[in-house]
Amino acid sequence: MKLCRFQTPDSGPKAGLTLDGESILDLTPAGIDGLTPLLERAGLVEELTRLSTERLPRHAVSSVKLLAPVERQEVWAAGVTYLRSKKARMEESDFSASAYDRVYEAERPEIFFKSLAEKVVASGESVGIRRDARWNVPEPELVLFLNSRGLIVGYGVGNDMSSRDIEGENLLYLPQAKTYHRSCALGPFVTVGVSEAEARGWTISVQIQRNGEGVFAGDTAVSQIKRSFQELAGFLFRCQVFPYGAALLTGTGIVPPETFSLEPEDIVKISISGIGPLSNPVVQV
Ligand code: DO4
Ligand code: MG
Repeated sequence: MKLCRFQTPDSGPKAGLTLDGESILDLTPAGIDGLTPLLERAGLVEELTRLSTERLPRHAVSSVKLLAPVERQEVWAAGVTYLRSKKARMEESDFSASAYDRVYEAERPEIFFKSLAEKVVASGESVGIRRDARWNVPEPELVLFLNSRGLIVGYGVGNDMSSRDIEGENLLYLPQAKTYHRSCALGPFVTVGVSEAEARGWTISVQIQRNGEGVFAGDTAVSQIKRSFQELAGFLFRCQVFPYGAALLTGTGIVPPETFSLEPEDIVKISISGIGPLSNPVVQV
């Protein structure tokens, strides 16, 4: 069961439910005016199961614009949660290599602010590469959707776009390497009613196309994430309040070779087996 935000040519943003990924039920006539209040409900899956049998307006996915599945949620990201990410970052870093080693082993995970909801790009919209960076990569990541009480209520697909040369030059530049115009893509679907154990059975894959040809492909298993989702969510909500909930990217386990950098007009196609695809062209910003 998957939730989404969508818009028709003559409507504003609406919350939708899809069972088959082909058609979307408009939840507005059932009094649901956004994803945020929905994700707060106790018995969400039972409620959605009941709604799926109601006579609600139905739209073909191909006839609507799918929006990023965030409204006022802050978007945060965890890092160095996969061994692959730790190794690659140690190699690219001039003098901060031990920081990655230490955070991988430490009790406290790396968590950083990634984006305001209104800056997140949806599937189909362009992700950005910085014009002052020469080494830009996508980071395909599983996203946890958390309600205001810190409960994990859904899973999505995210791209934590990163400028590796800026991060590698000095770790204090991390916010500039991670948070800039069009640096975060999410969506379009949020899978609900799935346990952590089930989500850990999923695969994350990415394909990058340039002029119609594949220039990089990779995949990883969600089971390779070192920390539990509860652990990551617990640290995000520690000494913090999120009145509208939050989205948390869980780190990347796919790192292209050092010779690879994104170029304008590349297409980044990410897919997570239990959720679906997220596809974005690349633009220089
Ligand atoms: O430590 C820097 C960022 C790490 C990150 O974004 C990741 O591992 O996915
Ligand atoms: Mg990342």
